[in-house]
Formats: sequence, structure tokens, C-alpha cells
Amino acid sequence: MTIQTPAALGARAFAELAALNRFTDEPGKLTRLYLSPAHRAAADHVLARMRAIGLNAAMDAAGSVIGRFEGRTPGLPAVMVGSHIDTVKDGGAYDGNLGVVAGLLVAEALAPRMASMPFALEVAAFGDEENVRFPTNISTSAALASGYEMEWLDGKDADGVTLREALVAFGGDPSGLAALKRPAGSIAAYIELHIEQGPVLEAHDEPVGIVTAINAQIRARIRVTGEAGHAGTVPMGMRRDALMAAAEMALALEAAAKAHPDAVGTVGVLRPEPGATNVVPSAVSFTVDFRAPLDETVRLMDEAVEREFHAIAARRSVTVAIDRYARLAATPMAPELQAALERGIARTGANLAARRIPSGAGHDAMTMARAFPAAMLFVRNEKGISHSPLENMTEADAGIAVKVMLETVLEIAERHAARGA
Ligand code: HGY
Ligand code: MN
Ligand code: MN
Repeated sequence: MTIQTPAALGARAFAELAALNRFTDEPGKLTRLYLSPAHRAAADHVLARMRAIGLNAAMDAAGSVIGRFEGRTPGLPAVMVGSHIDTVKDGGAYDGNLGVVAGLLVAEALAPRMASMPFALEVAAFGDEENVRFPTNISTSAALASGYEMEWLDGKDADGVTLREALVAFGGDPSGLAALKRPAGSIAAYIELHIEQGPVLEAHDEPVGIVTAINAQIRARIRVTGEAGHAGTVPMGMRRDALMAAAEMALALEAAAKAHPDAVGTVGVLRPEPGATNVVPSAVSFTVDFRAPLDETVRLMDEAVEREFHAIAARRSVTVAIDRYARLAATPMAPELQAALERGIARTGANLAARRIPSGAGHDAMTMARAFPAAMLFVRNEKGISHSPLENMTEADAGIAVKVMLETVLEIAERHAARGA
């Protein structure tokens, strides 16, 4: 295997990212929603890159692209290195994409050695981690671990297109979703490289860190229904204004989050109807996303949302419907893989710290951890800015991080071999 220096890996990573990030649904921005034309183009590109590296690769029924190298004998449990290629709207270049590129580069580096490896190597490019388009819950990796939840197929996007319709048009296969669930033990380790999307590594001037656990979260779609009216004639005391009620609910969510020191709450989407300057809004659809390190904190916040939203609706003579479509429990990362990442960092010989960090952001590693040992390596990104076109990181840090991923996979292999596994 040629020596893969961090500098060389960083240059390769940035070149791969530039090629992958040509695919967007909004020219001039990076918007690549699940099952969109840009997602299809990006998936085809990743499929071609996997095959060029020699991986046995295909797109699965849910639209993920997964490639595999066998180990010393066919059918061995796999070490999977992956992340997601879907993005938020007007997102950053590195969220998800970097972890998929890391998988490609690790596979490329290990290709000559796979005949002696005690496990298979898989690279995964999941397609629905952001859950921006449909009311799903990290569905494409969940399909492999806990299994696909068929009710997701009936979820609709902002244009009223169901996930089932979009999946068929994309070239996916609703009838093949149940079969995606992997047998117990078939994935020996899932390891994901991801930008930190937070300020800790930069504050300590450290390029990489090891994730201890991923915060719990609940996401819900809220529908407030009031009564349309003439903006110029309906007296304030006689209005059933859906938007004002929704605004009060948004502030109630903020208060519920501020009541707990490490909790967060966000209203990211808010759509008034009919949406005219001179019409008192008859209805509002909005989303809530709230998170915390502990399940109990999220439960308390959920109770507050339920209680306050209904009290506000009653006071304002409107109705409110709360559709909790995503619940993710707080997810610890596998201790033995955290230790493997620490040894992977040490093997680089660069005398790097191995700081443990919790993740406020959700990841495919959360769902993979439901069935398989899972771990994450964080890499520093500028000011921790993410879910923004300002998301940025250095090529040097990318190279260090990919090098750590490579050394970690080798470390796991050597431990397997030492145990005679
Ligand atoms: O929203 C999240 O936590 C992740 O970026 N999907
Ligand atoms: Mn991500
Ligand atoms: Mn994201």
C-alpha cells in the first residue's frame, strides 16, 4: 500500500468533494434533497467512483449507494465507513459528503490489502440523513439497522409528492425496503467521519475529536388552524389569528429549551396560509426540532410543548395538531470503537489529542448504533458553522482526519487478527 500522507489524502479529499459537489438542485447553492435529481446525479457519481476503485457497488432499494470489498474469505462481517450525500437547503460542502469521500479514500488505500483482511470493507453513501424533504427519521441508514418503517412511504413533501412516488421515480424499490435490514453481526463496526458542526475543536486548536454520544431529539410538524379575515376590518379582540398563535408557540418552545442548560429548540419552517398581506392567516404549518444530551430532558421539553401549545390554542380560539414524526434517543457511541479511534489517532504519529466530544447534531451513526457498534470521528470546521454555505474547513485537517480513519480501520483489522478472529 502506498504511504498515504495526510497532505496527499487532504488533496484527494478536496478533489473528490469538488467533483461530488457539482450536483445541486439550486445552481449557486448546495441543495441536494433526498430523491431529487441532484441526489440521483450524486449517487450515480459515487457509484462510478466506487466501481473505479474496484468496490462491488450498487444503489439499494432506498437510494443509498453501498460498495463492498470482501476480506480474506467471502461473506465476512464488514467494517463500514460512510455518511450521507443529501444536504439541507443551501447547505455546506462538508456535512455528510466528507464522510463518504473518506470511505472512498480508505477503500482505495486498502484495496491492495483486502485479500489478507479479517473483515470485509463497505463504503456507504446514505441518502436521507437530513430528513428535510420528507417527515422521515434518518431512514436510509435506519433501513439497514432497525429496519425501514413503511409508514415513511406515505409522507409527503412540500409539493404533496409522497416518498413512495419519489422513490419509484428515482429508481428505488419500495418492495425491496424490508430486505435492506442487515443480519445481526454482519457489520462489525460502523465508523463515520463528520465535521464537528460545533466550536470545541477549534477552541482547543485540535484537528480531530472522538464522539462520546449523540444527543436525543424530537422533530414534529405543527398545524395551527384559525380563521381568515380582512386585515383592515376584523377587530383585534375578535380574531382567530393562526400566525400570532404560532408565534406564541415558537416563543414557548424557546422558553422550554432555555429552561435546560444544554437543550436547544428550533422552528426552522413556518408557512402561513393563504399568505397575503391583507388577510389574517387562517392556518399555519410549522416545524419544531428540540434536542438535549439526555432523553429525560427531551421528554420534559416535549411535555412543555404539548401543554403550552394547547393552552395557547385554547386562549386564542384556534386548534393545534402536533405530529411527532422523528424521535431519536440519546445514543452512546461504542466504547471499543472510541478506543480504536484513539489508537488510530496515535498511529498517525502526529501527537494529536483525542478529545471526547458529545454531538448536538444527529447522524447516520445514531441509527446504525441501534444494531451495530458505531463510532464517529469529528474534524474541526471553521467556527463550527454548518447547515450554511459558510461551512468551511481546511484541506490539511481533512487529510489528518482521513489518515486517522485509515489507521483506525487498520487498527481494527490488526486487533481482529491478533484475536485470531
Ligand atoms: O439535523 C441534524 O442534526 C443533522 O445535521 N441531520
Ligand atoms: Mn450530517
Ligand atoms: Mn446536517
